[in-house]
Amino acid sequence: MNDIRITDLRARAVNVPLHYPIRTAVGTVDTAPLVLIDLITNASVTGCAYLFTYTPLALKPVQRMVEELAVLIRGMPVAPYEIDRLMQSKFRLIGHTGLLRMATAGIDMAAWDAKAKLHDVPLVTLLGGTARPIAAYDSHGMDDVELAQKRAHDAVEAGFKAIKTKIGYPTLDHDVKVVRAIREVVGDNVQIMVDYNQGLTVPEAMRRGRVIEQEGVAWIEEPTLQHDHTGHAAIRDALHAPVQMGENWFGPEDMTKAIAAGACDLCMPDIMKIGGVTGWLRASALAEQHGLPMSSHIFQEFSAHLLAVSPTCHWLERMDVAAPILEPVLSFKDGMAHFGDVPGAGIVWKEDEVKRFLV
Ligand code: SMN
Ligand code: MG
Repeated sequence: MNDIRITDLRARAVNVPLHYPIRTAVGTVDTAPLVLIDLITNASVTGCAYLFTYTPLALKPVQRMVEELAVLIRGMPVAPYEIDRLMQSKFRLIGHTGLLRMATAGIDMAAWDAKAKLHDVPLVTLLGGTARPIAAYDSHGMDDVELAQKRAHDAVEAGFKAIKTKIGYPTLDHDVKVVRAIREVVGDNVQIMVDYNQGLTVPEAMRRGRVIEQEGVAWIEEPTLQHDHTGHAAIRDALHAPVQMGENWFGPEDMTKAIAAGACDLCMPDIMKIGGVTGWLRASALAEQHGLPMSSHIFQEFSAHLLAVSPTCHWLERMDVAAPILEPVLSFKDGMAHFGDVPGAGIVWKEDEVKRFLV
């Protein structure tokens, strides 16, 4: 095992269709721009991971950034902590954040995937855990009443016990109307989470939160600008419903600042922005020490393995953005995500579909 080395890194850009556009209070994601990473070794094992770039405008820059980083890791052992140490030191001057952090996180995920495959075990096993069912919620968009009710109905039919809807409509009455419409479909035994996607000012978030929490929502996500930690803390103090955030934290360093400000009751790091598997593990230790229930944000394949070893494991977000180009790896039954015992994180490209959507 000691003479196994990384020999190359491949990054492909695809823009794949979404079953439903992801409408939010601050814009719509119409397609899933993904960078597919293959970390190639001299042991006929390839580590695979993907990045989600939110907008096609960032797709080629992130792909190029990953490609540029290849020169740093060629010849290295498949040692994610060594790669992390190198990247952290290399980019202290420019700042290890933004698209650069996304690129290094993708390499981190692919390296952990390769390492698990080299040991011929699922990622969760390599991390010292066991594959176990993880509570999952079905994540929907700002779909308005009719589509919200259809998606809620379909989710309940599929066995989900919790769903998330995005709100932040032009009026508070509209927010309430959609949440009540969903409640009418799902009944009182299904949890409803709401996500404002940073769309409100602090006073407006307090005004709307005091009313929307009367609808028994399970959490109120990113009510104001994600970097406004004191704003989130003020909203949290004004409300009874739990405040949720974390998908926009770049690294455990952002999480540390949010916790210090008392910004949230719950956390949901995004495995890409938090810094890959390595970043997630550090974040899960912070969540444990501060008693924060920890949920995931998209990237459901890797997130299932990581949540299984997160001490304050809360919910897995089911939003299957990469479905068109991935062999299915998770199954959902009775509101639980089940993942198999394939080596690594289970990322297997549908190569014919990848070719269809290459950019
Ligand atoms: C979200 C927004 C944009 C793309 C994917 C997901 C959302 C969420 O904030 O929490 O699901
Ligand atoms: Mg969100």
